[in-house]
Amino acid sequence: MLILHHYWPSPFAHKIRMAFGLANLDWLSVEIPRVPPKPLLTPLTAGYRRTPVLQIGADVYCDTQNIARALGEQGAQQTLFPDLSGTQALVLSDWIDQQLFPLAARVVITSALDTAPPEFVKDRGDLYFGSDWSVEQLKADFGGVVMQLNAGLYTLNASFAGRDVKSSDLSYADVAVAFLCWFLRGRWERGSEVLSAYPKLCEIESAVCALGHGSDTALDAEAALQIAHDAEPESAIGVLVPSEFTVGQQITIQPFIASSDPAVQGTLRFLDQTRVSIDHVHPMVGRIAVHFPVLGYQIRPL
Ligand SMILES: N[C@@H](CCC(=O)N[C@@H](CS)C(=O)NCC(=O)O)C(=O)O
Repeated sequence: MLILHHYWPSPFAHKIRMAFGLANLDWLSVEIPRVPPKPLLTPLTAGYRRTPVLQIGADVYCDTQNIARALGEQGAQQTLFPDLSGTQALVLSDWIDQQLFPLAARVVITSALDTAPPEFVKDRGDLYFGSDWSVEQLKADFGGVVMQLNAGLYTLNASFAGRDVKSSDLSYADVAVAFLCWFLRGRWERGSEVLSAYPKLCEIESAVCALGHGSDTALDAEAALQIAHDAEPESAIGVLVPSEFTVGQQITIQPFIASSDPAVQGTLRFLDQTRVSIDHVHPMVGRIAVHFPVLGYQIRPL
């Protein structure tokens, strides 16, 4: 059973919820806090604190790129990535995550500086903007950041020129477009007005949103931990690429960006071109496997 650890306002979690909708999947929903501490999540992730996280028994998938691949492996390949579009969809999704989402997050957070709880602003500032960010700099940069965001939305919209958006043709690439629009529209007072200049993006957003988010049933965090505890990891073991690393070695894995994300630590279980996995033991979950993408994450020997 698919268990998503998330909170409803999370845009990255919404990307995966919409992927559930596209693939028409049933899933269990565990709500996690929006800011640390996350004591009922981090035993499952070896300390990774971002949202969302997908749990399948004692296998735990971090990062949406990795989660999307895992959903494909679980049987949703044809619905998420029709017509062999898998890699292209993941490339587009990564471009949106790396280029556009950080601009959108800046715009949303800067606009919310006077209303959002200070501890939320501090947490997200350290997470998204590196250690030397300041409120003054965010405000000073705002106009230029909105201009960059518009440039990105313009380019994305132009990339769909001539496409007839039909609900039967949607893929994970469209889900990646829709999550960005959903975030901007829902969290920035000018979001709808700005998006109205990009009609293809709006068409894609409404077609994806109309699919819903699959069928969710609420699950207690404690029950999810127990499910991990009662299961054994089922994912593959091995190092499938030429590498300095070997199975059984102690490693750390950390997002390769300026942020306050902690490094996670564990025993190397699996490594190929796209995924790195560690074995992790915690009294609340027993032995589990935690999976990360290789791209965007730095693996270091311990
Ligand atoms: N690269 C990650 C980014 C995830 C991310 O930044 N998620 C946001 C929420 S939308 C987050 O983790 N915020 C901090 C938190 O939830 O503690 C992914 O694709 O999953």
